[in-house]
Amino acid sequence: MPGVVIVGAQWGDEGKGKATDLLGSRVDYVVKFNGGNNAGHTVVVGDQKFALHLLPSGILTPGVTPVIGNGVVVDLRVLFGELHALQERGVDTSKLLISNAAHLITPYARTLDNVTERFLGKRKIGTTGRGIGPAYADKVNRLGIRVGDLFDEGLLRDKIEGALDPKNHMLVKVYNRRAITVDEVADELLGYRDEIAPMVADTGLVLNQALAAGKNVLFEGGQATMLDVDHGTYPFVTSSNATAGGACTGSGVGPTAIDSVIGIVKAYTTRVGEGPFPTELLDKWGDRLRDVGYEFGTTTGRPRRCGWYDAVICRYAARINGLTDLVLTKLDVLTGIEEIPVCVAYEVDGVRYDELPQDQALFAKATPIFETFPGWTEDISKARTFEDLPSNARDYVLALEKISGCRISAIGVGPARDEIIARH
Ligand code: 2SA
Ligand code: GDP
Ligand code: MG
Repeated sequence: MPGVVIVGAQWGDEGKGKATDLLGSRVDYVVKFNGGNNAGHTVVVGDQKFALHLLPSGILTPGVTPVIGNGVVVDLRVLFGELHALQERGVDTSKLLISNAAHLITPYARTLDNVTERFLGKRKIGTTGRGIGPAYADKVNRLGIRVGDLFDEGLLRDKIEGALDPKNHMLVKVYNRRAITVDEVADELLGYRDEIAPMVADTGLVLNQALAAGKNVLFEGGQATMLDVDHGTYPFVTSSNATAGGACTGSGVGPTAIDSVIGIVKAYTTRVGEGPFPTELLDKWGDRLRDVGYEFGTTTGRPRRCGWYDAVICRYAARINGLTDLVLTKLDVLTGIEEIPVCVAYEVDGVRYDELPQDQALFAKATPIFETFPGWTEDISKARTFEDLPSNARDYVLALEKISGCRISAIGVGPARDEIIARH
């Protein structure tokens, strides 16, 4: 504290939502700085399960101010759908702040995401189909519509028209779809203007003032290091910076405000969508990890691809994000496996790689070099101190810590809020 960043150290779904929720009681602000409703965070509070997409996980903690930063892309339909559903369940959402500079996901972004994926065929990315890529493409192409634009109808319509022209050309001429009208887009967006108005703020200013006043701010990353548009397995990535640097650009806070960067990592690896995955298991072990870990997309319900722990990726994540700590989640899912393989390096064309090969073609050919660790059979879900774990589980954690290049400060032993071991 005061500035803490949480990022995914693998390909997502490491349990960032739970980690954010846990730290929630110690922070004043939780900021979502990248991505949009492609994210899916499952948080279990008592006997209630919450699936959050666009809203920061901190929204579940009373007293916390949740913030949607400028780096996020906002689908207004989803935003209000999620807010109303939480309100019906008794969650206080009144503190939410949304950056006036966050970009909107328009109906044409959603349409383009889906038709482009179909058009790409075997080259598809396996996106969540939520319009994320097209919304960020418009932002970078200076054709984006921002939250602040909602409050000047003339400007909004003019911007929609400018952004729609090239889209309609593509939709009609290339994809054989109907053209989208300015009116239907403006009607959808303007329908939310009055409801969003009280939430809109210069969130960069709010956060800098809060930090100057000694408040604690948690920056919650969506997706993960290996899905980062610059540092991930490009082109099989999302369209935002999911790494720690994105916390600054996506919120308007300087790097000097950040004190610690926590990487969330599963005790094995999963990936959803297309792209290379060296430790992927296409046999009964993959099925076992998926069944026991319940590895299905929180947003799309897609089965996640599963594999053993990959220390090369974690070392890379530690370096790219400047990780100060790791939180190891889902250790309980490995209970009952006699021998647990861990990937310590890769082999590509007979050459050993201890660091991630930067060339896409090389990484696609990487095969894991495994070291194997003895497993445990005892139920570990009731363990609350490191010493409560069976010695083989402790040795597994210590081995991961050593080969991943970062200390492991907490260990998840179950989905519930209290199913965690704090070490440091
Ligand atoms: P997009 O939709 O443009 O961001 O897709 C690009 C790639 O990024 C991946 N991606 C994700 N990977 C893991 N989890 C995500 N969130 C959901 C979850 C996913 C779901 O929590 O389970 O429900 O399917 C997420 N969001 C994006 C995506 O699979 C593409 O590989
Ligand atoms: P996120 O996208 O990183 O927030 O992760 P998701 O919520 O998409 O997926 C993580 C899943 O693992 C959720 O269903 C969590 O409830 C669950 N989870 C988190 N930590 C643990 C843990 O230590 N053990 C088990 N068994 N489940 C966990
Ligand atoms: Mg997720």
